[in-house]
Amino acid sequence: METHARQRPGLSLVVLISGSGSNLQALIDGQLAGDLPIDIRAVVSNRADAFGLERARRADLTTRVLDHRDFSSRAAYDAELAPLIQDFAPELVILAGFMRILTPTFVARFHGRMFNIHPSLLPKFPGLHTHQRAIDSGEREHGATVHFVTEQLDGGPAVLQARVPVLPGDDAETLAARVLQQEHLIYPLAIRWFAAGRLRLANDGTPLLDGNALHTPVQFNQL
Ligand code: NHR
Ligand code: GAR
Repeated sequence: METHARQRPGLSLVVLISGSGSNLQALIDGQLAGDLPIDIRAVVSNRADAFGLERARRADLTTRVLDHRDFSSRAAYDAELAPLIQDFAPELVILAGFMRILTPTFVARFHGRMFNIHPSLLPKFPGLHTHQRAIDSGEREHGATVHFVTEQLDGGPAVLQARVPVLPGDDAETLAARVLQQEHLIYPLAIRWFAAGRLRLANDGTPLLDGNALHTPVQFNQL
């Protein structure tokens, strides 16, 4: 008879980063706390100096660096990135502050199995510099969105969104910090749903949560 409860291995992930890796840290912390059933097989960065790599090493995770500057085209970079990831056979690929646009060929390979977290209330402000753009356009609310990645940049089906106020006196930095706190809550939650088999992308491209079509993302602030 077994005396120990056997730990289920958890959903296998490869996490792609470029920078600080605080979203990666939220996943590591959730896993260690026992409330996120994941197995981070590898952390891949396009920058050797990304602090997220240090976080990964501290957590004894496997790391890889694939520097985009060593490649002559996006296609050439992605042609090496795809098998690098595939070697770890992840069930889900996580973009966590990954700053390189991915080619349609790459995205197709991981269709329905790749999430991004984007620092805006999509479809508002796709692309870069979202916090400054939200301030400049006088938004009273801002936030972050978890979405399935498609070839349309930041245009894939959104599954979960968190809202924060834009406060008087905010600059891009103070606003980004407020958004990031919410990111650390909603990214683990979306991954928990996926790991539990509750969240998937239907063949017609609609996300399903518990079998119900999500025509608009779940609002975290209303849960
Ligand atoms: N790739 C595809 N095909 N689809 C998406 O939705 C993607 C993606 C790759 C990354 C993250 C995204 C974000 O959340 C993401 C979503 C990088 C850029 C960008 O312009 C834009 C959006 C995102 C990531 N990157 C520049 C580039 O030329 C480089 C900028 C830099 O290195 O600082 O790739 O915001
Ligand atoms: C996060 O705010 C994430 O949403 C954003 O970068 C930050 C990464 O922080 N992603 C993008 O802008 C993608 N282009 P982290 O490295 O501390 O997780």
